[in-house]
Amino acid sequence: MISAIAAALSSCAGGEKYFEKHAVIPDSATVEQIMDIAARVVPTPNQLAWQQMELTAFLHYGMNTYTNREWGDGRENPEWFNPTAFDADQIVASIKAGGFKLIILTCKHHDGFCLWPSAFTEHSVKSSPYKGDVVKEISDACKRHGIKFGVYLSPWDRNAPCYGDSPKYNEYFINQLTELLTNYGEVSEVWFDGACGEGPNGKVQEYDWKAVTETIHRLQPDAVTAICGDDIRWVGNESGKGRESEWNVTPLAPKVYPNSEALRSALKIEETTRDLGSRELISKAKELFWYASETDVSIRPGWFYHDSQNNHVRSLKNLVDIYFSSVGSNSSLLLNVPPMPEGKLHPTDSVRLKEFGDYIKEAFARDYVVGGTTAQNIASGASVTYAVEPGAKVNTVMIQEDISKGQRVESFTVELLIDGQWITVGKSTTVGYKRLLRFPATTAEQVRLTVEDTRRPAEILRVGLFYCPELGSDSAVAKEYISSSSWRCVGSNGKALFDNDVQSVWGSKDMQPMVVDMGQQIVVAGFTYVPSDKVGAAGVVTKYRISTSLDGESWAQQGGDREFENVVNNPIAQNIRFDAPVKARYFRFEPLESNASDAQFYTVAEFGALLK
Ligand code: FUL
Repeated sequence: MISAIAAALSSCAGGEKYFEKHAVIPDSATVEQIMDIAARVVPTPNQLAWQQMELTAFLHYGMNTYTNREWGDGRENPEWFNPTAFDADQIVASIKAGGFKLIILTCKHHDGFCLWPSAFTEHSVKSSPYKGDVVKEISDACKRHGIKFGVYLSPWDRNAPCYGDSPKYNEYFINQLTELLTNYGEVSEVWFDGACGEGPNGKVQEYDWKAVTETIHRLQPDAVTAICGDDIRWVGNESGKGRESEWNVTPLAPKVYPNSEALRSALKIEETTRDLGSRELISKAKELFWYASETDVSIRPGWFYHDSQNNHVRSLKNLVDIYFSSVGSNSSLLLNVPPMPEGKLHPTDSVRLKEFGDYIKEAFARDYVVGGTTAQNIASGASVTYAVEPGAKVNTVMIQEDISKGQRVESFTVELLIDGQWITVGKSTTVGYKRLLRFPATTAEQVRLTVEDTRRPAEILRVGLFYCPELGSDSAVAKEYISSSSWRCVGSNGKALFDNDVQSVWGSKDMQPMVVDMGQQIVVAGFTYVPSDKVGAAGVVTKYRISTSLDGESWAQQGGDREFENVVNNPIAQNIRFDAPVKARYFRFEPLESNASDAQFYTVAEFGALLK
């Protein structure tokens, strides 16, 4: 088998052999041979063009915008969808001003409501007072403003009666996909989120990903497919945090591959796993994929617009930090900006987009390295040195690998020659498409990049130095709930629930209700459940009941059985308001379901009361 690899490697022009998107590791390959193959896995032209865009935007808009929810249940009345002043140009122009190159619209979210007049369901804009076609409005505006367009089509559909009847729903899904990929011009990204529930017939839907992929390749050959697609992988959280070591080449098989489950479980890896590409992991791999990550995050706490979050729009500093941990960490940023019910972006969001776009444009307009854009080939242990423009104040270094030849650098150091002395200002692992590292502002005579370890000689495209203005400290977002260290959790030590520290988490041993005694009667408008902020942590409550009491004996349930929507992937504070304020001294929180594998325990980081 080794000679088979050797033959394959030498059979190519110029002695170079690349594996586009996917490589199978021969059983007998040594670790060094596996690393060599890993360094030769390269993106498809579509994947490369997508990664070079760097900034894409999400528009979460739909029925939830009108019901004030994050996940609808599919029973919404289409009459509720009623934009009174829909303005696609305002939306698209604001996003363009942020520097974004592509916009992905939630054409159908989990509630099944279609933003286009689909011929296959009545649950769409055509049954709403609006009557228009939001997909057409947005895609046309994208063309007018010179920005690419993409579609989010939720595989999980809580409205379609055939959901869970696999062949029937697959046909329905492909019909809808075909409409979207045929009637709206060029579609550059197709986004299928991973959520999957049970259909009305009690069966779990088995998707026909092969047919889905074929449909996309046939109708939009230049499109990339994300999440439940095989071109782009979810970074693993919805809070804008990229990895310190981000590899485009990974043994994580896209879920749509037939043997994906077996490959993933053999290595115990999934999208949320911290290490998806180290030497240690790859040396155990059987197959490798070019599967770069996309960091999806919302400009507000929720994905959909909620009036109550108007004071919680991310600050410029926070967005810039996210830029550094996504684009600056070999990922791509997918920033969500949700339109308001009237059908345009809130002024705070559009002003923030402009500030962000201007900041990035200005900060990276001036590169102070002399000759840093000349490509360099650097072996392990070797360095390249460049002059820096005299007197220039710099605080950010940019390094880029030529990923059309693979991703190779495993560790590197950046030093500046300051007053005749070499000072280390950056040290890390992966580079990939783009790596940005910040350091305290200084002037320097020279900059030196040393590649300590690389899987093959590193193909460095660029070394740049920039000055990114300081943005001060990020003002903490005020929490909306109250709690007190004098509150008690009846029957258990619940200190962690009221200590204002989301890192300390209270855990139950079973699914018994938790009773909170606030010590005195107060009028409460609702309550807040704060889950552990670690994505993937077990014990997050997804379904529950909540009751209040004046005396701890007779209880009034507030609403029916309830659901925390999208809490597992986006574990932010869940503020739940009652229909009307109630007087209470006690809360009883009854978990009905958690994401623990056997759903037999649950956790709470903080618990509080809402006063308004
Ligand atoms: C998740 C969904 O469940 C959320 O509602 C949101 O659309 C996010 C981007 O993807 O899977």
